[in-house]
Amino acid sequence: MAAKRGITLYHSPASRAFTAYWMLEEIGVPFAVKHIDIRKGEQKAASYLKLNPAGKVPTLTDGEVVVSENPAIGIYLADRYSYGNLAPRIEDKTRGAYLKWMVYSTAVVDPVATLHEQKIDLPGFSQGFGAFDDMVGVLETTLDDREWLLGDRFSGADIVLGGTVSRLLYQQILPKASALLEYNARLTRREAYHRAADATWPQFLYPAAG
Ligand SMILES: N[C@@H](CCC(=O)N[C@@H](CS)C(=O)NCC(=O)O)C(=O)O
Repeated sequence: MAAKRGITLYHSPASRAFTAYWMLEEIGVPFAVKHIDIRKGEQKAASYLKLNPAGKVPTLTDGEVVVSENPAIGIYLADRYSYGNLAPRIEDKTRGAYLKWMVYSTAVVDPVATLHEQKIDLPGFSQGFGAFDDMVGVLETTLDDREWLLGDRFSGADIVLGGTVSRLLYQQILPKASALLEYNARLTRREAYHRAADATWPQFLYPAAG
């Protein structure tokens, strides 16, 4: 049987699937959206768990390729459809930092911010994701002297980590530090950001993080 072709994003409103949606909009490839209503538990349906056993959105399929976890989706899409543009090439000296920020978004920023919101601030030493204040310091110091994570060049890392920063500012979990607010203002000037935000957060003025 011939392999199915085309990209499908499994997406839910008001969810972290925003990031994958934004990546697709920046790249400009055609894609279909399948709505998974996480508030109705559709992410736990047996058919969906076959694609993503974690039972979370987003998941992306591209023909026979199945990818979940926003950084993995971002790396996959940028390498496959925007290599040398949103994804630095393998020989590019910024490729290491690019991969680091992709991973940092959900290995550090998302979990430590989620705990902080719950008023759980663990000492950084023994936690893989470190302390909340240290994470904020890393972001502030990094973004203080540059336009984008890789310097003057916008990359997929600004979508994956930037999307997380933007959401956490909106949720008032990250502090309104000027480096973060100015970075967010640059992100929210991008048209693709707004197309993804309109599809994900229709009821909110999502960029109003200031
Ligand atoms: N680590 C995942 C997180 C995805 C995630 O947390 N998705 C949430 C929505 S924001 C979800 O699907 N929650 C439903 C559930 O856990 O049942 C990623 O980065 O893609």
